[in-house]
Amino acid sequence: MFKKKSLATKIRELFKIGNRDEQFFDDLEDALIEGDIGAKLAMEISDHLKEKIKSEKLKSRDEFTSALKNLLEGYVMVKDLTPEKDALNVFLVLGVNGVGKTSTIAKLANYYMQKKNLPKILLSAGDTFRAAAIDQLKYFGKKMNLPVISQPPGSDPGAVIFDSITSAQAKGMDLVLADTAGRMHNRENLVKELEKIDKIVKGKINGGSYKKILIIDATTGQNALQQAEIFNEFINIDSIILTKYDSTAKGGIVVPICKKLGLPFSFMTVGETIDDITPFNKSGYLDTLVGQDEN
Ligand SMILES: Nc1nc2c(ncn2[C@@H]2O[C@H](COP(=O)(O)OP(=O)(O)OP(=O)(O)O)[C@@H](O)[C@H]2O)c(=O)[nH]1
Ligand SMILES: [Mg+2]
Repeated sequence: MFKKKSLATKIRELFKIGNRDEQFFDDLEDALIEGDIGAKLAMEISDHLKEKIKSEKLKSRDEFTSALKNLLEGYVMVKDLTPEKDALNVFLVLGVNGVGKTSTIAKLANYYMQKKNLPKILLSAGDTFRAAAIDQLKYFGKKMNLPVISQPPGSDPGAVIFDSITSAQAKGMDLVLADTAGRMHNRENLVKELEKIDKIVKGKINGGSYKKILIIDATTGQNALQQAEIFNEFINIDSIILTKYDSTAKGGIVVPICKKLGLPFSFMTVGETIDDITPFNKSGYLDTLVGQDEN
């Protein structure tokens, strides 16, 4: 399934070589960096493991991957993202172009309907930038028999989201899943637009629960950390969903995002059908990352 060499594969190769010398730890550091852990954190982890190997006399790959997993467990954070019962929940879905925002909205709606018995979900076509984006959400709405609130392309996204919340409140809905445009995070006007939407939701939520969810594409690599940093700076992020985990051998980017920004992950998506979503399983994710599940 994986096209590139994963961190787990590299660790396995390193252990075939044998010596736990300086070169081993340099190679380990490189493997961690290539796995998207980030240079600074890779050095920290490699140093820590060097100590541990000495003090606890770790020998086998299994002992080593256990130690690495234990260490990473302290960094990775997970948060349940189940809508509150008997309240209106608004989830604003954010992220740069093409990361998987609109398709993740469909997957979340399907998941909450099937697994959490929350049938009253409304989709809000807050990406008014492209006609195709509105059509995409309408397509999912039709497929799942869910209402979609939209306005013509080019309309004010804040107005669409305002209307969506008004409608959801009137109909006693459980959840509004609001799409947003794949905005470039470095464009000042787009950040301003986000801040405006945020203000509108806060003013309108009236005791309900409002969450800002950032979508991070697992295939993006180190740039994803920068995306998370910028979005979180302008509009405080509550939780992250990792998409396209099926399309990469990496996925290590979760570690520095949690460590540096203190942001938790809630779900991961693993394919293109609406069933391809699963709550973020920290232990399972780390097992795959370090190769603990291959022993
Ligand atoms: N393989 C795979 N593809 C995915 C996954 N999630 C999304 N995609 C694909 O990624 C592409 C972009 O997904 P969208 O949901 O349209 O992304 P978006 O962020 O809404 O894109 P824009 O609206 O253009 O900014 C689509 O072809 C999706 O099918 C996933 O978990 N795995
Ligand atoms: Mg979209």
